Amino acid sequence: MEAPPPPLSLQLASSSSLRLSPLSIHFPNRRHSRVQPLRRRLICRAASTVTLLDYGAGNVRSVRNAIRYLGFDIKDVKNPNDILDAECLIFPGVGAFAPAMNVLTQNGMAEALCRYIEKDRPFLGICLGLQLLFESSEENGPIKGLGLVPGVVGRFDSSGGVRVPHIGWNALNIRKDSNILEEIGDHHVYFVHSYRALPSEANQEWISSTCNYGEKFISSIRRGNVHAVQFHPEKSGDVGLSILRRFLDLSGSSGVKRLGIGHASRLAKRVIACLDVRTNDQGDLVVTKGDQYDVREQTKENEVRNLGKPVDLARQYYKDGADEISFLNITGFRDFPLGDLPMLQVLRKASENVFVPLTVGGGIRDFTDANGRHYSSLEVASEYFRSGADKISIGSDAVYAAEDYLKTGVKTGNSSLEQISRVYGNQAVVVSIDPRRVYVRNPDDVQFMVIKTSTPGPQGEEYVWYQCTVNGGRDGRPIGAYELARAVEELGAGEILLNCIDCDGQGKGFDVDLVKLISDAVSIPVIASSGAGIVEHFSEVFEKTNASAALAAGIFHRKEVPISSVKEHLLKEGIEVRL
Ligand code: 1PR
Repeated sequence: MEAPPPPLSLQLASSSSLRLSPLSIHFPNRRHSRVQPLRRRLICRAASTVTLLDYGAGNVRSVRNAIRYLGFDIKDVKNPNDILDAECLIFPGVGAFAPAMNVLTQNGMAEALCRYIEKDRPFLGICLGLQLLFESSEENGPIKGLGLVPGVVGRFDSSGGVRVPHIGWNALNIRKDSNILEEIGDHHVYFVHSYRALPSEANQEWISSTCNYGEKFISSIRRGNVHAVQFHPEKSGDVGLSILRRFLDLSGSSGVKRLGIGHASRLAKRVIACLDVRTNDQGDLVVTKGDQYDVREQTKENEVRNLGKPVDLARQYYKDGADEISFLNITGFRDFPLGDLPMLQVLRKASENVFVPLTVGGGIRDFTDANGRHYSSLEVASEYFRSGADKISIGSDAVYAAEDYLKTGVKTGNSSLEQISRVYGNQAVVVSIDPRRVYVRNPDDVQFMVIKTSTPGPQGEEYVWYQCTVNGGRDGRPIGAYELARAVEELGAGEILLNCIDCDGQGKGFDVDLVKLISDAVSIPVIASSGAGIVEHFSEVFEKTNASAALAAGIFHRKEVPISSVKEHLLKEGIEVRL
């Protein structure tokens, strides 16, 4: 497997300088140019090599893996001529609009892309690869785009209550024969983005599907052989693979499963399988699972619990219908993850044939190794992204960043959270919170958000606040989960993974009070975690709170409750899920 190209985006000027000087590339006649209408069949039909435009800003490994899985070879674009010579080009745009446009413009690829597309050559843009085709984007902008499709890419409006980023599995409204979407029917596809283009008179002939998320936005476009999708086919399971297969090879020869009947109508609640990973006493990387964060057996040997191999379990959960898989390197706070090569290896292996989003957390922070070499948290995250992560999750370091921010009121831009979300977009950054309950008799006793609890404390206390911890729950900090959640949203988190040490591994249900408190406090998606024991716990948390997803570990590892049973139950309860 070839090494991915170096992350060019990391060498770029900060997006704030781009904001002051919008790009001013000139493409003659571009505004009024028309891509030639469909005159020939897709040329990809005969292609066995796919050209991939990867400018190094994120996880293109999943797209590579999906293309290879479908039996195609990959040629990387190294210069503009590679674009012009391509038989079939896929452009999986990742990261933010301005740095992407900057890279394309600086090395002549923007012009080549426009020429390629104007000749109606087979093209598939993914996510940012769709947005860049538009005239401009408001992301850190306005920033000029390639100008092939009329319209401005803007941010979702969260004032009406929708959570931004739009993360998860949503339904498409297919508008015209889009060819590559033919098999989708009513199936969900996976989106993760904060910016979108809206349908208008001027761009309507391009639109092949729309999607609803607070408003109707463009989810795919097609003209002739030129396709682009806002969602991620490479992360949309069998449905996504069928889209890629249809783009690459209309004869449909590869072994992608035939899709059953779908039922998608709106954004689905996600069911996430979580793998807490660490090295056991024999030095093997294992999936473990604690009771209130204690992962050792209660025996004389006191061994780390071993519930299986990370890659095998990830593959199994993908097959079982998990909407996402999280890997948490639970000793990342003391072991440097770039030294922990097995974990990166796990990610690389898992992403080869797991085509749903992968989140990885543990140890994302600045680090200086024994030889004095300094690694920034951005470098650590970049390595995770290059190895197959779609999102990274920050625990302890986000607590320190939030404490500093609340103390000074100043966003320094230097925290891991801010740096990573600036380069990769906030939709790629999850903050994992490890709170524990602190009961109080009187709500005025503490300076943090206190709520009346439905599970009174050991002395009958009726009030509780949720104290954040670091280092795997070992050390309590002077900040509450409520205060932390609001601060990290401001600092650039795109999602919150909300654990609860008291409920972890207990199988008695999620801490609904906590999930409600946090999911009402922020406008980014919240993942409820810790305590799932039976299927009813999932419907309870979705019915009583605004959680966007529910995560479980123990019941899946011990095979007590299959993922399919959770989904069937939710469906029966009228809660939208992806099947
Ligand atoms: O602080 O950035 O290095 O990140 C460390 C990460 O590792 C954090 O996301 C933290 O939550 C996680 N972590 C650290 N120690 C433990 C531990 O268990 N000893 N795991 C740990 C957290 C909680 C969930 C768990 C759910 C569901 N595990 O991930 O999977 O509670 O469990 P259940 O369904 O069985 O109840 P940093």
